[in-house]
Amino acid sequence: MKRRKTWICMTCLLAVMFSTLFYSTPIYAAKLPALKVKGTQLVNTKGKSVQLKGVSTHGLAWYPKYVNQKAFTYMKKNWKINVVRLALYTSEYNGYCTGDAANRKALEKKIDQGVKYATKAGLYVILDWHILSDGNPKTYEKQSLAFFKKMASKYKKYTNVLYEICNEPNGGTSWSDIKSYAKKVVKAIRSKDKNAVIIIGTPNWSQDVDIVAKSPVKGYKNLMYTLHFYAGTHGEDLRKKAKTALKKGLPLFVSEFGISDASGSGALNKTEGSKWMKFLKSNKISYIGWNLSNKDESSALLKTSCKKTTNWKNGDLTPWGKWLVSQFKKK
Ligand code: IDC
Repeated sequence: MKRRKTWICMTCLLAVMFSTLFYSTPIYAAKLPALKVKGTQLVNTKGKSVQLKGVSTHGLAWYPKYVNQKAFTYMKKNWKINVVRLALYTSEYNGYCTGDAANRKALEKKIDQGVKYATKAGLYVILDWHILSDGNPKTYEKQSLAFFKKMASKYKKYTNVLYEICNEPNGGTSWSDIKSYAKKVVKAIRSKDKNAVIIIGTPNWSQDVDIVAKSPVKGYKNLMYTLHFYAGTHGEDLRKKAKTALKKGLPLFVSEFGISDASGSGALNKTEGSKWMKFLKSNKISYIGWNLSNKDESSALLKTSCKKTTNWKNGDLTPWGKWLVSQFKKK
């Protein structure tokens, strides 16, 4: 009897030791199915098309408080989102490449929390290398390569992580510059993670997808290209570019949009916004609304007077916030 008890205890101990070893990465890490790109479409493991819908954070350095477990779980449950985008500004004040080492460390910690919260909430999560005033992604290419290598190595077991390698190239940056940058970054990510979906920025604030479609990056699977619009400024002309790109077989991802003007302020254009939503739906294009903050601008989802960081009621939302959440809830 005594020997049997000892034996049972030993077995228990071994089981505990083994599970700690195997599950040193969180057990929930593989809960969401990995996504793939098929034709122009994001699909699940069964090849069925998937449309991701969600919100982008504002700059992680400026509005870190909205990256919390309760907020992510709340948005998944109540807003019916399935993705969040973590916007890591590279060049603005306290940007990843312009701030000091302590700032960089804090930003990486925020990203890590963001990935873990998203994973636990059952959300896909996009790591967004948010170039803006730095215009050309080559400006901080070295930093980008090191960053994505580090992230891809850290999150290679997370089937819910996607990489967005340059938010909005601008200032006349050519597709050939972006393409040369993209080839290097994609290679760096692929050296750690063979399959994660990678979203590549396009010229002219991520609008000239028609140009990219003539000469996309070759030799890798699961690549998509960024299309951004702000319905107060962009309408049929931009949709035309998107249609041209789709016809040529370019997979598109709307990793940021708004219905204000392109400055992120000004009046909302709901009529044009609805035309865009119809277009996105009919082409099953994923979309992410800018931005989860209470900043005093019409592209913020929360009213400036709202100080809550989760559990928002309809009255806490700006007109844009209400509009966007109602889009998420549509079947
Ligand atoms: C804007 C923010 C604003 C901030 C500014 C500069 O809304 O609060 O001061 O950036 O950092 C984009 C960019 C996105 C912009 C947004 C609105 O990707 O960073 O955010 N926008 O201007 N492209 C088109 C519009």
